[in-house]
Amino acid sequence: MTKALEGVRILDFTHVQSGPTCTQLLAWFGADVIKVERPGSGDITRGQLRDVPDADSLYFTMLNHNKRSITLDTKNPKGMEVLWEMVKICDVLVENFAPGVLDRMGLTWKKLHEVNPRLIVASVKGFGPGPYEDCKVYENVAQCAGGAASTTGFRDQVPLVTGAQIGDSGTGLHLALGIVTALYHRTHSGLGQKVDCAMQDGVLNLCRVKLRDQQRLAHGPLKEYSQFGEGVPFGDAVPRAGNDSGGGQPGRILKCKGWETDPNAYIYFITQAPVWEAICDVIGEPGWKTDPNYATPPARLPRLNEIFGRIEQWTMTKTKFEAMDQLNKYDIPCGPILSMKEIAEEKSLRETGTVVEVDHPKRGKYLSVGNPIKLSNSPTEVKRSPLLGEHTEEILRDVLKLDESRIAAITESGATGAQPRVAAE
Ligand code: CAO
Repeated sequence: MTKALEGVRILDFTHVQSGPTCTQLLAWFGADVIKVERPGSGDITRGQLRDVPDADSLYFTMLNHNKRSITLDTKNPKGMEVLWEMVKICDVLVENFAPGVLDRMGLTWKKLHEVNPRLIVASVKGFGPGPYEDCKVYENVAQCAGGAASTTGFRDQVPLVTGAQIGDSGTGLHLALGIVTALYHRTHSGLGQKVDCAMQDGVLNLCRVKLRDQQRLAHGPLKEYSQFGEGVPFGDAVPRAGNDSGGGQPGRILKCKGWETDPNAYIYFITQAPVWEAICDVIGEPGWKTDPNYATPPARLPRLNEIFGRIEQWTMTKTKFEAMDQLNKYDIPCGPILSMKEIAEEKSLRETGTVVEVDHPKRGKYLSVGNPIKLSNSPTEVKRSPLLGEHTEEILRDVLKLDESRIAAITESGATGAQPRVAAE
């Protein structure tokens, strides 16, 4: 069975998290992803947050599956020569360097397009054109500048960043969609194009509902936010709403049995309107089905603290899994707060390949997140990340089809970081 992106060759000039997330997805769909790295050190994450001495970190291995690695010093003229050879035969160049780095390497869009008009050039930057376009950006900066932090956390506490990497991995996902769209466009235009994703824009796209709420504020208080029922006035910007759900169906995180000692003994409970009567029966408040103070969604909005307080009295008598079992019988939308330990041990996630065990020659077996996008005719097989420069020779010889004397000259120059071979006597 051929893979969806088989035949697509990617010059992967990415590092850290945002760009590698994108190219890993493309590799999982079958593209030949060739990661270009600096000799000696490679992607900085290889050595960051190391848990096993001398082995590539989990930070690196979990973002670079199914790729090949070539080491090239782009500050060495021979290294740049090889890079231009790659530009000629690749379909896509993906990069997430700081603003200006690609131009300083001489890899301007104009020149790249001249050399290979079919090449798609895809970039992640922190910001789009504007006051911050020259800034370097990491995950949490994007979360703050994209509106996520100001709307996350509790009203009377500091803004919060979230554990989900919406700036890095989120923007990598956006970029991957841009790339496959440009590849599709190329099938009729015959030409490559630039694909730009700014992390601020990616985060804002994921915070779309909060910009919705910002505009709703002009027409009155946000009644599904608990502060409405608490009588706390709204300011001129969307406030942090704790664990209130933003949609029309109010929800809350509630304690379950064992919460005193287990930090994850909680459930997310949604008081979905169509199942309100079932909720009243389950928690032992059948009178609320007809009481005008509780019977309709608008009547409930000013009383959310009281209602969730009562529901919590019920959830606290059950473990999160017992509560799930009971609530699911009545189609009441709810979800356990799962710890990473519970997720790592969850059998069904292993069976679908969403959590996979991968073997690595230097670190042994480790768990990773597999491809969350399942294609029926292009299943993903997760292969370990490459060692630094593991495929340098293979790419020079088999992909770029350079002859032995040229490979020797490149090696001799130090451009690949490899030791020149001693000539046989
Ligand atoms: N050989 C030789 N030099 C190389 C090389 C290679 N193979 N690959 C990269 N370099 C050089 C570049 O030429 C650049 O040198 P100059 O500054 O002299 O031109 C240098 O490495 C540094 O690149 P950088 O600026 O991208 O790296 P940094 O560590 O200083 O910044 C980061 C990192 C992430 C802040 C920055 O790349 C960035 O803002 N990227 C865009 C946004 C982004 O993707 N952020 C997400 C990061 S994940 O949290």
